[in-house]
Amino acid sequence: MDAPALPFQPSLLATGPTGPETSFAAARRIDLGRGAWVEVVPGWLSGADTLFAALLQSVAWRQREVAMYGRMVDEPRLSAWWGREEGLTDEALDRAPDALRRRLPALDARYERGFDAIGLNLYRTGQDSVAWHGDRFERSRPVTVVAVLSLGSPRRFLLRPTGGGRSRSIPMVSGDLLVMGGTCQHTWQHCIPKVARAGPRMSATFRRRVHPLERSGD
Ligand SMILES: O=C(O)CCC(=O)C(=O)O
Repeated sequence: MDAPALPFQPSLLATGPTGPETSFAAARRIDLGRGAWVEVVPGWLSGADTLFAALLQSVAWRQREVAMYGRMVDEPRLSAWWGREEGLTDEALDRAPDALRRRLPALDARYERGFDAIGLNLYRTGQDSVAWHGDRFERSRPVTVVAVLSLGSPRRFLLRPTGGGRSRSIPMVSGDLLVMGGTCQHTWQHCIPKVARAGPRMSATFRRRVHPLERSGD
């Protein structure tokens, strides 16, 4: 798919060269209860808008489909994946954009994880979204860590207890990192809701694949 032509106003704070600067200095961990936590790291990555513009042009964006009410419909966002073994159309992790792959050691060190899969979502307008869900990709493990880097225009990231309850809203701006950990993919759900107006936004997600040996113990 050709690079989407999207209007985007970079912020002065988030332009400039991308990394290697990442900083956990502003990290704030929130205990969600029932073994779940979320860590928010404002300004984790410098030069995030520069990275947004580069990825918008260079990534081979895919329009995936999802089954809904018995028919296939387009997902309300574009996406790309590197390193997930079960998706036949996914590419190997070493083909992921270097600017994202270079973040893995910092994430591994802080969250003691061994992240080996990177995903990208592109929300072109406020009408693009992701519905309430827990990550299936990780749910075969009792505790998981999923890291989400926000790039481009601001959006709200919502979390709510699985089965219902009051939601929490976390505003995300370009360069912010949000990490869901512990039982979060089981006991909480998350979404990016549709909004009347929003500029284009990307999220880069960092996960650990479920390896065949782990599967046998599911
Ligand atoms: O875009 C986001 O911040 C969330 C992405 C997400 O929920 C997912 O990729 O499963």
